[in-house]
Amino acid sequence: MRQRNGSQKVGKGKRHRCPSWVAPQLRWWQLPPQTPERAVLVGVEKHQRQAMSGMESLDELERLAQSAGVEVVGRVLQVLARPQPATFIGSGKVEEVRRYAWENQAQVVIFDESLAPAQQRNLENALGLKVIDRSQLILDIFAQRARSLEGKLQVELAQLQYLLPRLTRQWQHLSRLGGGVGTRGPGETQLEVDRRKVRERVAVLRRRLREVARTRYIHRQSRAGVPLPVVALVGYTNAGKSTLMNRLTSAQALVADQLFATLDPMVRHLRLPSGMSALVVDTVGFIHKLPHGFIDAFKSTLEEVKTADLLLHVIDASHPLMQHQQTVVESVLDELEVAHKPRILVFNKLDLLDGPPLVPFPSTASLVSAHTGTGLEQLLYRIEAELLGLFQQVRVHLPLHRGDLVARAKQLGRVVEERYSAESVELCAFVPARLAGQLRKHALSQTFSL
Ligand SMILES: Nc1nc2c(ncn2[C@@H]2O[C@H](COP(=O)(O)OP(=O)(O)OP(=O)(O)O)[C@@H](O)[C@H]2O)c(=O)[nH]1
Ligand SMILES: [Mg+2]
Repeated sequence: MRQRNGSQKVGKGKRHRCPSWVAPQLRWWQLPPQTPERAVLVGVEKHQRQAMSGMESLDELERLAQSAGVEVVGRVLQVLARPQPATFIGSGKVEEVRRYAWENQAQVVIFDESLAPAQQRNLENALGLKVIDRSQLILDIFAQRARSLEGKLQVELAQLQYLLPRLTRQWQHLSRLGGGVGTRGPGETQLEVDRRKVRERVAVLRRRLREVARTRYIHRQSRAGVPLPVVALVGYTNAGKSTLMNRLTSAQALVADQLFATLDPMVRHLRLPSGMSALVVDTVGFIHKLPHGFIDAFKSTLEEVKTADLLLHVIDASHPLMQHQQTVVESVLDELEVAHKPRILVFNKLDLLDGPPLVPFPSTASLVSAHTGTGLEQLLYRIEAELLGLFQQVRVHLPLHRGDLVARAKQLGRVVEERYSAESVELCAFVPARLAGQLRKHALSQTFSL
């Protein structure tokens, strides 16, 4: 086996070693910046046909690794009927990975599959390197991205959910759970705590998250002044949700060609063609093989999706796995119990399509390019039509002093007719069901609805 950091190697990404006579004078902040961690990816190709091949899944894992700031130096794929209990992949393959990783000065091996704690430990012993799995990589990205208090709490909760089943068996593996890539978050601090303490922390996090979510909700309501209809952007990570949000609302959401650029939900005001108002929520994207416990941990963020009146499912029409990504999102929406909500399929990135799509778009879909603006005007009309479809039509005669109700109808819905007489105002409008009830309640006796 070749020596790592041996004097004969001057490879890309090699860690700097200070000469012994310099080291004592240097402090960590004086050292040259660390090169990105180097990783070898390991995936499996199952015998039965999958919606995503092992190689395609590795492509995505590589994007995830890059999004986490890791440099991928190679990948190894094994065709495997079923995982080996001890090391997931076969022993010959482990040796191949070990040799490849050491020859390429990798510091970490990332598995595309979920590893049991014992498998992870055995692999680390056999490879002599840090080993993490896809879920841990995703959680590391989340930990790097979390900015808001809510985001940080959710990431910590997700990390603890990942940790908890790993606490049930052996204790010694705990010593490595802190080590993902660019690790932050609770992994490092959980090394010494026992299961009871983790559970206690989980309970505290859940409580704090409930409080934060409540405050956020109150802020949102008070900012809006009135309960505006909510449109939530959902979709696979990198589909273009934030770009679309920016185009529709002049928001300043972070857009980046990396996975999980958005972690915290962002809410913005949307003005529809007829002057009607709504709120748009941009939120965390979904992915194939989401970490176990993700939905539970991100409950308060995903609450935005649950309370939305309308979902815009944004799909990257230029992605070769567009259909699979769509299915993944559908199944997460199922799990969130929001599959019944009215939804518009928005096929985005049309500008990247050279010819007709591999699979024809459904006739009811909206075709857009958030980049060039194509189709956005039609999308706005479509959003308005869908929201109006959720509304009730009322025709009421209101007392003249109830100008507040007229103003409300204008703000929350669409007023078709507004006629004043000496003693009343006749209003015909499309409004949300709750407001329709209020209008009827305060109407004069000659009220009738269509
Ligand atoms: N060519 C082209 N690129 C687009 C379009 N929409 C988005 N993009 C690019 O796609 C990448 C991802 O866009 P985002 O808006 O960050 O995607 P997202 O769905 O919010 O991603 P996450 O927050 O990571 O879930 C960025 O590089 C965008 O510039 C489009 O219509 N055309
Ligand atoms: Mg985003």
